[in-house]
Amino acid sequence: MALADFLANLEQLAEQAESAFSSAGSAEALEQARVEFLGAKAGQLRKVQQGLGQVDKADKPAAGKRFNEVKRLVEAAFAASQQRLAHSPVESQPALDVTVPGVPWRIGHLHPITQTIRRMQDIMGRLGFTAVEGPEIEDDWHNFEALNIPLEHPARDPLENFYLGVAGATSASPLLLRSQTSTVQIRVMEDCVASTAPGEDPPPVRVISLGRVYRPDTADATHYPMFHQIEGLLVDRGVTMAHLKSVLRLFCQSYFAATGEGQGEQVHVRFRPSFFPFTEPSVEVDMNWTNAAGQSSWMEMGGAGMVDPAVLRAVGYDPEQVTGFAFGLGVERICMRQHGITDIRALYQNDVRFLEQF
Ligand code: FA5
Repeated sequence: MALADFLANLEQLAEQAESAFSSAGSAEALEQARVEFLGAKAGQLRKVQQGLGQVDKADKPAAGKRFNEVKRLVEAAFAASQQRLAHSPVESQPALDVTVPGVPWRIGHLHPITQTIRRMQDIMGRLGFTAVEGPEIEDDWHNFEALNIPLEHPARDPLENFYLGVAGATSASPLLLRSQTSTVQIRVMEDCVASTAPGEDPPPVRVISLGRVYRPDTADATHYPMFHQIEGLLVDRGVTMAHLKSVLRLFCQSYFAATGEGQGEQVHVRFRPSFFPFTEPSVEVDMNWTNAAGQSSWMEMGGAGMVDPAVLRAVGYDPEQVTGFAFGLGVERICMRQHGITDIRALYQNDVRFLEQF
């Protein structure tokens, strides 16, 4: 083949390739053009290169040199088109059509238990109770000993608690996931006593604590191994059961009046005699209220009582000077009752179809 014919083919191909690259309007079209002209196996340039073998021997060096130059130019034209498309707004974004209906954002909201907790905190705050927190990993003193739960008490049984096999825990001084928020009572009173000047009386206490507690209970419709409690503690001179009952009744009435689910004034609170090592006397607290459908029944909410003098003494308060009441209520039970949820497990399955109803 004559050199002139070879070069004419080559130049024509280069022109076609450059025009195909520059007119490509999308990454897909550019890729198609690349395969067509620069494809390693069947591309047009490869075919021209194969024609080099037929060029007269004396012209081969000149033909090869020009082929390499043209190939570099075609590759550069391809790279330039790639750059052009990468920065082209048309390629990176679909055309804006302002008449297309928007995609609504899915608005999230608080979990029903969080909503319950916030409402409880708000109501108790208005009754003058400050919210405090305590650790979820507790020691023997705060979970048992200071709460008047002696060594041989069944509440310490490994089958009733999540003991932790972690550094720092020994059988004489175990660590566990707290089984009740009553631990926070001890921490708060200890802090008050620690911050009192010698010879002075520790200050009155009026706190609530809301948080997770853990028990190895088998999960069923009303039990879960992790659940929440609201703990209340009031210590002052002259505190009586009458104060406890009034605070709990006010709390329940306000809670259900605020939800709009029940009629606050129709909520009744009932005390049944019970036993807790850290209160004396102790009671179970039941609540009765009428829901929007007109149904009413008694529901056990938790335990309560007058702080046992032994507990006051253990943390440094003088039970001759002050008395106190305490209560611990199950948050899930109240949330379930409010919304008519019949299985506690539904609260923790994270099924959005369930959760978005609240
Ligand atoms: C207590 O935990 C005491 N600390 C309450 C207390 C505080 C008494 C202060 C006196 C003074 P009890 O074990 O009964 O008590 O639990 C209280 C409430 O927690 C129960 O009434 C129930 O509403 C809730 N509860 C208990 N176990 C579970 C569970 N496995 N799942 C969901 N809720 C539970």
